[in-house]
Amino acid sequence: MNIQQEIEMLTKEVESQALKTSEQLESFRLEYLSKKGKIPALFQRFREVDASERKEVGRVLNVLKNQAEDLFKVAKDEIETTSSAPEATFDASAPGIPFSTGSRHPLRLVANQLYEVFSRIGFIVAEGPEIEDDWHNFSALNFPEEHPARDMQDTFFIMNDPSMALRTHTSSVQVRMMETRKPPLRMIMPGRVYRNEAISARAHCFFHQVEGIYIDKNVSFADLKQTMLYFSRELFGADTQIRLRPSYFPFTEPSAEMDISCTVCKGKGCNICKYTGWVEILGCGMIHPNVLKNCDIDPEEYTGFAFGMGIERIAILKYQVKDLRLFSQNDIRFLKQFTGE
Ligand code: 2U9
Repeated sequence: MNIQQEIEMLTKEVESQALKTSEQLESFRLEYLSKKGKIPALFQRFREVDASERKEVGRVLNVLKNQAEDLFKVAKDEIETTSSAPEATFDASAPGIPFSTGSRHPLRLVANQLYEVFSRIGFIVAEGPEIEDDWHNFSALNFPEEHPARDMQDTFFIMNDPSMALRTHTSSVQVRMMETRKPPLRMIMPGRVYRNEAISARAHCFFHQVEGIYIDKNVSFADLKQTMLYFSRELFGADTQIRLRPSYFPFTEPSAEMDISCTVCKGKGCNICKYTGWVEILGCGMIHPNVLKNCDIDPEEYTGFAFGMGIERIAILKYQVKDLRLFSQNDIRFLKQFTGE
């Protein structure tokens, strides 16, 4: 077989190679490209080719050599990338990698319990905006112009529109509901509220509240007391006692602060209740007639009670959490302790 026929035959051979595995690749290299391979052997024979044929034979021989080298390189790249890809090493029979699913946040657990307890006695849940105007956060709620809560020391105002602020309580949502609906109204408003306070174990610049209102004909202070007793016993246990102490809020008159008998010592005295037997949990009162008027509800026809509590405070009492900051640090070791998951 002359050299040209041999080049032609090898070209066909090279073109028909299937190089799928590293073993096939290596035997291809040995057979065609290595020092003792078929293509270098042809270059040896090329030295003896007649001068008249050298040009053409040299050209086809170089084409063959390049073709074989290209084929080898492309196949090598392909084999290397697919063997390092994850599916090439995926072992379907290996045990799965465990991952953590998280757990329900303690504040959410308490809020859900509050929804449940109040929905059983006909309260619905309403929500509203966290950025509020002065009317809904202060004026409609009977806050006088000079009230300290309107001060920048106490409230976060929006820099490019100082008539707006981050709501300081969820009462603003209740004002919105009272403006758009007619009594009877029985609703609770949960949500995040903001106050300009230095952060410590006992204070934060935001916290969560649940407030509630009940407005109808003939709603009395006795209804307020009974509702608070029912809610306290559902949440803290059937033996819970409550007591009301006179207080002051611009939006209620009369107003009261409410204590429950200490859930830890059952009223005997411990360091949780500072040896008084009582722990404060919320504020409440009869909705001020000015607030009803501001929302177009006739105070001669309707009366109502209102209450408000911090969800963190309830959670601290229920779960005996020592530091308020733990609720917003997202430490899974803390968060996992409340659901038993
Ligand atoms: C309307 C009218 C009256 C809601 C009320 C309180 C008393 C109260 C505090 C408890 C701890 C806020 O989270 S806290 O700092 N709240 O003491 N809140 S009565 O009264 C309203 C609400 C809406 C229209």
